[in-house]
Amino acid sequence: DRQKSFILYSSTNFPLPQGVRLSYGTAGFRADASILQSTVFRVGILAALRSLKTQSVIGLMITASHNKVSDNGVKVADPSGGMLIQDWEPFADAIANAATPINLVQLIDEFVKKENILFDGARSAEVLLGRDTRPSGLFLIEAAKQGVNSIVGALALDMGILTTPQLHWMVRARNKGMKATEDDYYEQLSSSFRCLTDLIPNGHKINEVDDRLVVDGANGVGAEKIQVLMKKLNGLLIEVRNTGKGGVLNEGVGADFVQKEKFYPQEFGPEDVGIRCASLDGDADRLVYFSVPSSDSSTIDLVDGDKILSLFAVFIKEQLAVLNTEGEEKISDDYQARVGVIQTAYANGASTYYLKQLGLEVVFTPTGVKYLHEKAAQYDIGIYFEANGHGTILFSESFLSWLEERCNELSSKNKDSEQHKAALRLLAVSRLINQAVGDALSGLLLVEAILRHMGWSIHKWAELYQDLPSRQIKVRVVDRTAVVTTNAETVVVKPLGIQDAINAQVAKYSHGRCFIRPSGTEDFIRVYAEASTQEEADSLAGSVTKLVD
Ligand code: NG1
Ligand code: ZN
Repeated sequence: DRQKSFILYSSTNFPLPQGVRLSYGTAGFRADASILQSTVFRVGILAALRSLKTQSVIGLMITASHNKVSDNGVKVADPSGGMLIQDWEPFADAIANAATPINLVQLIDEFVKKENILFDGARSAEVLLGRDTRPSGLFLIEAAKQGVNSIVGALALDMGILTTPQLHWMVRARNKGMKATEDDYYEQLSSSFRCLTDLIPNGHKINEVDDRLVVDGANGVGAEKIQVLMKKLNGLLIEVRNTGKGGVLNEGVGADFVQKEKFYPQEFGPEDVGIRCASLDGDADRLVYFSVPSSDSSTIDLVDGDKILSLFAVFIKEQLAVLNTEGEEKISDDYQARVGVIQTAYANGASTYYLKQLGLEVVFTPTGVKYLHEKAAQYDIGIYFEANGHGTILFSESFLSWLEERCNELSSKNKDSEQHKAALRLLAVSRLINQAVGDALSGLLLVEAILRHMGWSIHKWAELYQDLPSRQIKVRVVDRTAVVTTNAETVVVKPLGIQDAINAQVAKYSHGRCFIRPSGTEDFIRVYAEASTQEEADSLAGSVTKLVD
């Protein structure tokens, strides 16, 4: 019929390049930008179908995040603003690799029947498109539009250059019937940030020197957006370097570089001793902090995702404790918020130990935001972070409505009570921190607000606990899928015998911990090791690498 011939016709403009085989991995499709047009076109179709199916707005983002500028990628945001539902990933794989337009149409036809997706003309679909600053984004966004437009009744809205979390935020906001423009995003972040800083306890002010914040924009989209945001935050001065003028995206800069190399990015150096520095990644969904310890050091003091998580957890725990303090003030039924902390095996062991010492429930999932996010959503307050700086805090609807009610009660009793302030702070956090996905800009504002609240310098924060020395190695193998793991990727089940051999190595070290897993984004086996000293961590990683090679 008309729909089929329409797809058939438009897909002839986007032939699949010879020999290309892609899979919807940890973060959508990623590859050299030159081979991605057909993939992006097909993901456009998928996004439109997803919109028809859910009768909601869907997002499509063109980015390859922290990867090199010549790469690009595409991923889909579901109605909640989160990642595409995992059930649809096999369909994404199948259509991305369909050899001919006829195969493509067949696959779509089968899927539409299976999912009961109706094209009755009465239903419409809407897809918001965004891209990062990669030059290839320009022609890839065109492919995405044509993909969306090849579905009758589907509308593609090009939102231009955005950070990944901004697009996810907009999708979520649209589906909740909230204001959802880029300006609304800045407005929500800046007003909730101001709310938090207005509630800083007296006397807690970071001194002049400590107040200086320098951000490494990775030569990407975050550099520009953070400057727009800053204009709305009277009072918070941010100096931005690596804004893209002169430098190359993600080259020797950005959160991934800083976290993996433990070295300062370009445009930073010994002259920045003691200053609070932060690094975004290429699409601004990852955030790490660092400082340069002394002018003759070649390394940095890294404050990674685990430590950002710890800072957030300490603050939230403190506010909940104040809120639950009983006195004459007890008005409504107590609601014991279930707080959960979600990490992966890459979390530094010292952070896990620290969080458990605080009395928090810590759980582990496999690597990949989709797993962490899903788990975090099961709590009233779920805080998740990957060590690399991707994470956020999720608040359940039921907790938020309880909190709002409680806040109103407390306000009518005594606006100045500590309990009322704690409730206001928690509400502000829920509006500041991106509920759709990890967001470097909103994460940075929350860090800044909490440091001011606590009166902490970056050094004080870094000293919450001491990271255990660790080492990560990538090993190229013939077939990475030969390695199968279980238990949040901490135990190898295949090939047989490897886990015993790893255990035997680990047993030789104090505080030793080591695991291997196949990467979901690159053709490698990753080895991670931790031990009491850097030499031991290196040697443990080295000996386990030999087992894999
Ligand atoms: P893989 O390649 O599956 O290890 C990497 C990161 C993930 C996540 C994804 C998506 C590490 C060890 N892994 O996944 O945390 O960020 O990329 O970008 O950092
Ligand atoms: Zn990213």
